[in-house]
Amino acid sequence: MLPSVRPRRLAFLAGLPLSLLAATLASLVMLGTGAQGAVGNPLRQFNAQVPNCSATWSTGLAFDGTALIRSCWYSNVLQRINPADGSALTPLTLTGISDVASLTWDGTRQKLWACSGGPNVYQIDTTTRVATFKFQVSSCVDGLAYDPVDDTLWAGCDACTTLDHYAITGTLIHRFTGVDQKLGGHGRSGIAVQGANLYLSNSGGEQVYKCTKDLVTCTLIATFPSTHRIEDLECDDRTFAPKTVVWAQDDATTTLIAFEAATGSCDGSGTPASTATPTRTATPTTAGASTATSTGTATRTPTATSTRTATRTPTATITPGGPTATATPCPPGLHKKGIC
Ligand SMILES: [Ca+2]
Repeated sequence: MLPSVRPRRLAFLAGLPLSLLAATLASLVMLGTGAQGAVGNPLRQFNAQVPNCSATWSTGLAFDGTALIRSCWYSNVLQRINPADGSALTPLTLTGISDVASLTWDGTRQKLWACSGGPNVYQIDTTTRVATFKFQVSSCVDGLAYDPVDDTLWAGCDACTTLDHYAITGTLIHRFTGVDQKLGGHGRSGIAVQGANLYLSNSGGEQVYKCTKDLVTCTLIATFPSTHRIEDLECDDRTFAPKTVVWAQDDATTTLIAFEAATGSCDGSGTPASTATPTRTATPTTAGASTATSTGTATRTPTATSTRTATRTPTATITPGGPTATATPCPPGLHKKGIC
C-alpha cells in the first residue's frame, strides 16, 4: 500500500523555522479559504469512484468539457469521472502509449496533450483512443497545460524550481527559474491556464497559487487538505458555470477538489459556457494499471533530490515516430534527472 504520510513531509515540517512552521500550519487549517474574495473557495470535493493507481501515483488531470480525466503512472488507461459527483464514467484504454503523467485538454483541437516517460509529449485522440508522439521537452511529469490564448503549452518537471513555456510544436519560448520562490518556497507541481492567469500548485505546501503569466505576481488562493502531494490542475468553466474552477488532485488518493477561479472562461474569451452533463455509460471494468487492490509497495521520499520508487517495471509500447531511447519509462526518480 502507499504510505499515508510521507516521511519527507514530516522532516520538512521539523526543519522549518518556527515562524514559517506557524504560517504553514495556519495555511493547513485554512483548507482552501480564499485569499482574495471568492477565488480559491472550494466548491466541490469528492473521492472519485475509480480505482486508485496501483503502487504508483496520479499526476494527470484534465477536463474535456463534460468529464474529468485522470491518469496513472505506467498505465495506458485513462479514468473518466463525472464532475458532478465523482462517479465513474467509461474509461479510455489507449494504444500507442503505456505511461501517462500530466494531462491537459486542448479545446482548440478537441484532443488531450499528455506527458509520458518524463519528457515525451503525446497527443491523444479520445475518440479513437490513439496516442501519438509529438516531441520531447525538458520534462513534463507534473505539469503540462494547454494555453488557448496563444496556442502554446506550459510544462515542468517534478516538484522543481522551473516552469517552461513552449510553442505548440515543442520549441522552447522561455524558461522561468526560481519559481519555487514565488510559491512559498516549494517546488512547482501542477499547471493550469485560465485566460491571462496561470494556476500553479506546489509540492510540499500542497497549495494553489494564481500567477500572472510573467510570474511577477503570484497569490496564494487555496490549500489542499492532504498529507500527500497536490499534483495536476485543470481549468473547468462548464461544471459550475457561470463560475470557473480549477480542479486539483491528490497524487496518492482519488480525492479531487474544485477551487473557484477568477471570473472568466478558461480561454479568456468571456463568460463561461453552460454546463454540459456527462452521460454515465458504464462502470469501468478495465484493469490496466488501475486495480482496486494493490500488492505492490512504493516509497516516495520528497526531498529535492529524492527518488520516486515504484516496484513495477512496465514495458512500454514503442510508438512509431516516438523516441526509441525512451521506449521504457524511467523509474520515477530519474525523470527530473534527465537520464531517461
Ligand atoms: Ca491538467
